[in-house]
Amino acid sequence: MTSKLESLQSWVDQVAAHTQPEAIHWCTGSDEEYQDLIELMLAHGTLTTLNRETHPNCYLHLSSPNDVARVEHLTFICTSGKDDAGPNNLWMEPAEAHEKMDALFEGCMRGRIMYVIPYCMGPIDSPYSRCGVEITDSAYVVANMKLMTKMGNKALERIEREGKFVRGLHSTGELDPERRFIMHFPEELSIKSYGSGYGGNALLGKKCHALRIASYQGRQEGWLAEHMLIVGLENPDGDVHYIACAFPSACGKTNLAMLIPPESMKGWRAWTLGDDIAWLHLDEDGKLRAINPEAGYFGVVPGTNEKTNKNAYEMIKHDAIFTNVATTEDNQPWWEGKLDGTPAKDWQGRNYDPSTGKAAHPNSRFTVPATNNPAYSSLADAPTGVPISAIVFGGRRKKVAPLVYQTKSWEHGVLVGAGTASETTAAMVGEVGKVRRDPMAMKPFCGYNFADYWAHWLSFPERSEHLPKIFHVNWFRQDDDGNFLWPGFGENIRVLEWIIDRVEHRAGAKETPIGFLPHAEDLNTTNLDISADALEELTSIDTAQWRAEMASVLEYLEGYGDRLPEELRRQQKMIADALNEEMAKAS
Ligand code: GTP
Ligand code: SPV
Ligand code: MN
Repeated sequence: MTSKLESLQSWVDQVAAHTQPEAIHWCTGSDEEYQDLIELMLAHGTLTTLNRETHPNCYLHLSSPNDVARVEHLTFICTSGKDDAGPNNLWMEPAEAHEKMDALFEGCMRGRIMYVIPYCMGPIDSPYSRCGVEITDSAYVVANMKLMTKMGNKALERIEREGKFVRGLHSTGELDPERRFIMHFPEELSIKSYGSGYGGNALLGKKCHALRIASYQGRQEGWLAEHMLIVGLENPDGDVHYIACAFPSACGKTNLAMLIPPESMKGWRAWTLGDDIAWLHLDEDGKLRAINPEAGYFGVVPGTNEKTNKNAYEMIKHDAIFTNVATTEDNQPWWEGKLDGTPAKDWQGRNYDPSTGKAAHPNSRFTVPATNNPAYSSLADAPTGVPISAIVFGGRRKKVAPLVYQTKSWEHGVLVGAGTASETTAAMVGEVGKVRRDPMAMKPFCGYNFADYWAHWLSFPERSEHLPKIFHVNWFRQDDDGNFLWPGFGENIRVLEWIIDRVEHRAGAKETPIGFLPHAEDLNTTNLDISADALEELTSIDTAQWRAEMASVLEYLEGYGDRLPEELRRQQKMIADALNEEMAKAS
């Protein structure tokens, strides 16, 4: 096959000449093509079939043990000016980066098939969607892209019509960590990724395109590409609100996006629009609208069960690809947090031995089409997306951050987003459980200088008087024995109810230096199993701790130097002053 779009055809020809594949396959996106790829991988042993009775059309892929998560230390933003990438990114000069990558790619597809994947991020007929083409030598990547994006002929038609697309070149190479780099060239709208077959490193439509490249484009074009879930909540009166929440990797987006309200919250329903990425645009009425650029979920498996996330548990029982989970004697997938079964083989395919670690990798994942989800929203494919009532930032903090608070203004909300901190998780290679600043949950994903990104966020009030209210949540507060204070999961809807009621001006709150917190009685706790002490701790702040927190936020922000918007210093000072006053009053 060839493309009638000259710029696409010549790029494919040039990549083929450089990488020397045995054959070129243009992906059509058909179901037959998916099945053929599955058969090919089964024959090669890169996939195995899971129990057909309990898990029809489910497959298992075990990745190389050194290739199980994103690699932030090998991920670069290659802008011509170093300052445009900012202190939040690793940077390499574009010419140097191309030279380095081109050397790795030279001849790397000999004996392999080169797949050309035209894809569309977002509904195929949405003005907000953006297209790309990923070239890869991995059948696993193609199969995952089929589940995660609108891929194949329809996307190619749009690309040929528009003439514009993001170019992503990927090879698994030798899976050698020493020969692994994920390079982004936002000025050229291109990506080169070598040496990893894993998720965010290899499925280039996801973090590389839909966040790093798209955030850069969004700044130029006046929109936002964010690491956010989108959930629709219907109250017993039938009113629906859409909420977008930014939590860092493995901090609860997939779970909140498909939550099931508890028994005691009769009449409430929740619908999933997206579980990882949102693109936010102002419409002509000044409403912020969100689309989900993805068409599937690449979700964390451990912890998923009938109680925590029944929707996810059900949706991964069929037509799913599992990566790095364990298996039972009868070849069902197994993971930590599953309520039945026992592991026979671990995520490396070895006989399971508890002394060698967990059975499933902590960052083991499922890939499923979004339509598998029982809570899939009929509006998930709406070309103009859904209007957002509230934006919620959050993180995983044992201490300091209360269950929920509302910011006093959009500008204050931007400061809260910029100052958000969270404990690191297994979604990235490195130490787990270390508190770090992860502004807007975008630390690994912003394709340009955070200072410019915050300025972009701060520019929205100039363009709209109808922006969503901004909140912060923390489901992960612990007592001194390490128990979670808040039950989380489906019960999180109680917090979302307060958020919606604040938006609708019908819920109470107390004003504190850091924002509006609910009084314990402002939260709906009907039939909730929680002690009064725990609730009190979740809905109060420690002034001394917060003074230290705000000083640390300022120190972090000052790391962005002259480019830091003055407004953030002003917002930080207002809170620091209010905390000082509170301290003085108390003594
Ligand atoms: P990425 O896909 O990496 O961006 O992550 P995510 O934000 O979608 O995280 P996900 O929902 O997959 O949750 C990650 C882990 O946090 C899982 O093991 C969940 O079981 C756990 N988790 C999610 N929500 C809650 C909650 O409300 N309370 C507690 N204690 N754990 C939660
Ligand atoms: C994340 O790490 O935030 C993910 C998984 O959603 S990955 O696609 O690997 O980035
Ligand atoms: Mn994510």
